[in-house]
Amino acid sequence: SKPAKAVKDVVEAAAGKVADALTSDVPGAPGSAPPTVEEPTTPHDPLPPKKEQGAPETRTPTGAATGAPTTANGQQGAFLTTSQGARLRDTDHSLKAGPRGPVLLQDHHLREKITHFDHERIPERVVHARGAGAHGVFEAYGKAEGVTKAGFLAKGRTTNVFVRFSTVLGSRGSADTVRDTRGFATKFYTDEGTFDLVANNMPVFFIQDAIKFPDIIHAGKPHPDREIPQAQSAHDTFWDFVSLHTEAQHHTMWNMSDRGIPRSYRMMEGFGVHTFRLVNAAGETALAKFHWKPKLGVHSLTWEEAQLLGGVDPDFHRRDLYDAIEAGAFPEWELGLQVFPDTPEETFAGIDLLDPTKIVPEELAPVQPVGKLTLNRTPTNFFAETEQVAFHVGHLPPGIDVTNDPLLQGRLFSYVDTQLTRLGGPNFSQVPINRPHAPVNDMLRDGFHQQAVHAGVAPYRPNSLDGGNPFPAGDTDGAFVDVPVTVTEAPKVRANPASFDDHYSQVRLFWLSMSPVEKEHIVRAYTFELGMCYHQAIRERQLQCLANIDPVLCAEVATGLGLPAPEPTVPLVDPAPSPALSQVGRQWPADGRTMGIVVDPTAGLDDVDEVRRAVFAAGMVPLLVAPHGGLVGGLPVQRTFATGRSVEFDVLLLAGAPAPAPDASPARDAKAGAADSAAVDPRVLLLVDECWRHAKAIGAWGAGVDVLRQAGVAGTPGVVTGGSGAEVLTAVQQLLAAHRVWERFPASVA
Ligand code: HDE
Repeated sequence: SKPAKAVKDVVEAAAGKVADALTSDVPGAPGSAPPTVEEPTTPHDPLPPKKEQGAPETRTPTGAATGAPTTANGQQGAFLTTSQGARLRDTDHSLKAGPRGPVLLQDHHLREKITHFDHERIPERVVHARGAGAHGVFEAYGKAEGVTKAGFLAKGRTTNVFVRFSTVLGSRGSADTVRDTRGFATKFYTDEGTFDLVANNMPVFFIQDAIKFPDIIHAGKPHPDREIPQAQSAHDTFWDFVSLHTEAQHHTMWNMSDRGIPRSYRMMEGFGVHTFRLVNAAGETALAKFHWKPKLGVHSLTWEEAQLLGGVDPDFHRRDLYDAIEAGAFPEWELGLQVFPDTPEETFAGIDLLDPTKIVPEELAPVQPVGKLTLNRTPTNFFAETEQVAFHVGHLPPGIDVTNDPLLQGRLFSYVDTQLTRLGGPNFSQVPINRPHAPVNDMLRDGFHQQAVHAGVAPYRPNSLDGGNPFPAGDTDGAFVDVPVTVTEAPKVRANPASFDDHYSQVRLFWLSMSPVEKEHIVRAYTFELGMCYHQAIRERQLQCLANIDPVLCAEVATGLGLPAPEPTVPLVDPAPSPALSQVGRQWPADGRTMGIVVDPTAGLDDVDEVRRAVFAAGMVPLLVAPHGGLVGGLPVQRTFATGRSVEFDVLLLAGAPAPAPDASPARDAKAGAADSAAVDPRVLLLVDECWRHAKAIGAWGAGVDVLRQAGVAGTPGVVTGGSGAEVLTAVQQLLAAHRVWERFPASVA
């Protein structure tokens, strides 16, 4: 029939086209010219699979590649293949019955490509979903040998590590700079088995018993009806819970302090929170808390910086970590231990060591450094490493054991449980980032995503068929031995020890340890967050909690909320302040900081290059800021007035006074008069204004001094001028040691 003939014609025509295509314009087709694909995809010799991408034959020996990857930016070979290795000649068109016809079900490549894509996402972490990771190395000083036999802490021992930093409440795509606790989880690939130190940047937790974890997280996560707000605690359900469940008040105070908005992951402390039990070679035990101390000091953003960054650069912390490592400014921390005698009471200086809402002030138990962590390599693939890494508080090497802290005990259950869902089955320890570097010889078998080809027939004990293997390690074979702690005979109860009832004295200790400017920030944070609540009853209830912490704090926040300040309902004790808790008043190295240098392409650039080099030499990052990109005076411009914002700088230098571009700001031109040749580009004035408001050091020389005058900040604290760039640089470096020019902040709270 006619229609049948029409179809036949179309098919034949199409077949002709395909035949043409096969012999003419498809690269690599028989008889055609060799592939001429342009950079950057020019075919080259196939690269061998990466070491860590080869599936392990058996699970022993395992271990992720430790050196820098050789194919960091490369695919695995020149030619595109299916997942089965068959070379593909087209990945841009579905197989169709004619160019305008329906797509054929038989197109396996289409289905494979789409199906795999459909399953690319895995569930995000139920908490700590947003994170950034890095590889590094840990070097032990040997100072912990007296208290623990853990081999990785023996003198001179170096151990590869992977660290993942995170926020807690937000989803994977949320902003980095929100007010929240930060995770600081470290995987030590020790040769006695992996040790995970799953820490936070705050030393206390909201709850004393893991059974309350779903409660605090449900309260902190967005409201179930509208799913807002994202990644923050400034809402009714959070404050409803913490004001009712008052053991949360200590952690909440840390969140409201500057610790809730770190300047950088590189500038955060880390805390293991719980007390652990250490065992030395002689079998003696001690109790201990783990601390990370950043070499660059503990620094925070201002609230306004955090807000601006949420819009300008929501990836600020992730980018900062990556850029620093790529630039060779490797972040460093010292691992420290607070060690306590292992007494039956499990207390120190009257503080219950099993209560995770309490700290032991460093002035009472100094943090003793036992090793150094250096992060020196960024991940090759975010998903493979940072997203798939799985930490567990139960991953402990011989020499480190748990205590009865009920929060820790619950965590021991939770991590692997959540990972079974998140990573889709029980074999995620075979994922390269999770593979131990110690030889693995377990009897775990089968399951989803099994990668190993286990030899042998007897994954059970005792057996005779596999020669009895594997055998339990004997006393001298370095086995993990649970400390035989005596469990006191006691009735089964759902109850806390009485010492857990003190919910306020240490919150007060924290408050009293703050400098006036830090107190001011805390007041503002409470006032903002409670101001975001809709329910008056919740504000009033939280004010009552603040009254039980400190009357000044309570009165200041109450004034901000327009509510009366209640009287305390508990006696206020006055513990000795702990200066170690304050971030102000200490001096830190200035390296690792970012310095914006505003240059004027029309004016002298005399010592700009010299200053740039000196900044580099001091371990800081200089970023030239100019009206346009490209080169200025032969120097590369890193930020333009369109892309540079003050919030990414720790200090601002003005080497010039760039005039506004003709169309930069009509309003300002009109105001200042077009003939006003001294007018400075308003975007430069904004940079200065924000840096000043955020209490950052500002320096200027030459024409830059004029900018300070126009911005109205000349001669104010922390604003330095000088005859040369070198002179100004020295002065701002000194200011940087204090992190900010603290006296610029109004501090009405004494
Ligand atoms: Fe976690 N926590 N947590 N946590 N936690 C998780 O495990 C949990 C707690 C911490 O970068 C989850 O794999 C319970 C304290 C970090 O991958 C989950 C309790 C501290 C990370 C879990 C706590 C932490 C997690 C979610 C109360 C500091 C991110 C995803 C008893 C000492 C790790 C996952 C990473 C992640 C449970 C309390 C730190 C659900 C039940 C206290 C840094 O298992």
